[in-house]
Amino acid sequence: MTQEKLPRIFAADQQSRWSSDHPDIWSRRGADLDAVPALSILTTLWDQPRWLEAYHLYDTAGSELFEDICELPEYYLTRTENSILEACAGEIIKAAPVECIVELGAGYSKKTVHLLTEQLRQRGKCIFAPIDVSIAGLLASRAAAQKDFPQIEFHGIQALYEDGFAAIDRQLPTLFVFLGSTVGNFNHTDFPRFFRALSAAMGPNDYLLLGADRIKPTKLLEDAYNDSRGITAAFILNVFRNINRLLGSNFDSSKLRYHSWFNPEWQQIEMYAVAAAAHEIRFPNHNAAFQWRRDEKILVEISRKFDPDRLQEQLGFFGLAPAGHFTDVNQWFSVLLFRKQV
Ligand code: AVJ
Repeated sequence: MTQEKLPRIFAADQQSRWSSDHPDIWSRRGADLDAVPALSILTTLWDQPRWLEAYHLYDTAGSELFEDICELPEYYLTRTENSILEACAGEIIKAAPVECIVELGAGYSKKTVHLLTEQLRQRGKCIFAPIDVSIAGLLASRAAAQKDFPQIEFHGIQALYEDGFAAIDRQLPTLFVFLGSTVGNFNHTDFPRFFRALSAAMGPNDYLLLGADRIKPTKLLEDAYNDSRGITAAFILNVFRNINRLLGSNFDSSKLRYHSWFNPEWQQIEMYAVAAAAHEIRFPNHNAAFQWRRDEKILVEISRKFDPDRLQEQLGFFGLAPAGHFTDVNQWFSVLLFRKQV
């Protein structure tokens, strides 16, 4: 383990907390990122209704399936958000005079490239710091950034979002970027916790760029999460192979089916795994088991849909003031810019 001096994107009191095993990638010292999944999976599976936190979906197979989803004709989100950023990156960067772009979630998608390109074009320099729990994602992001943007100062941060953004120097003017409507995965507990922590971590010259999928006719929404090729079903059910691998459990994919719908009251797509036949699920490493009854559902993921005006009002309560609203011709997706209020 090398012991380099922390780059200046980190706040002064962070020196002892981070170490580097790979050049330009910093990991939170002592954070046991592997111990967290088992506890999370067991506790939510024992809830009523049983449910799972969305991040378990993204093992290697799950990440690849998600890439396939982004290409599906029914899944308009990625394409639409990308077109908004392609068209509006210049205006966004102009409105947010920053030195550093911090991306939450594995960076370096096509979408981020538009922002990095504009930041370099308008300001001649750019610090790019993606935060992700996955070291593989950060290594890929580093390789791509160094190849396409040798002028960029890259610092990968391997951490949970909240540990990562809390470590950034509040004096450094920063644009936090949270795209893809990942915010839609947050339930009613996660949502306020996340924005409270993010806003507290933001300094007086900081901005947030948030991608949010919008409420639209139910058929369009439901098709996006129930595609004709069954890729979404495979993505959702893959979580149980990941769990079997992590916990030594015996979820049997031949006894599972996928079900999703748009819940109009909660304004969210709900994605379930349903037991097609009863089976006992055992966790031998944890001396635990439960009966999964036929037709009983496990809520694997939610994808909330937003009214952008209401979202802006809501983030106002967290000290984030609207500073721009970018959308597509159909108004299917919104990219919202906020400024930290002091
Ligand atoms: C990555 C959370 C934005 O909710 O649209 C896509 C995940 N799940 N199809 C979404 C997802 C099934 C996606 N997010």
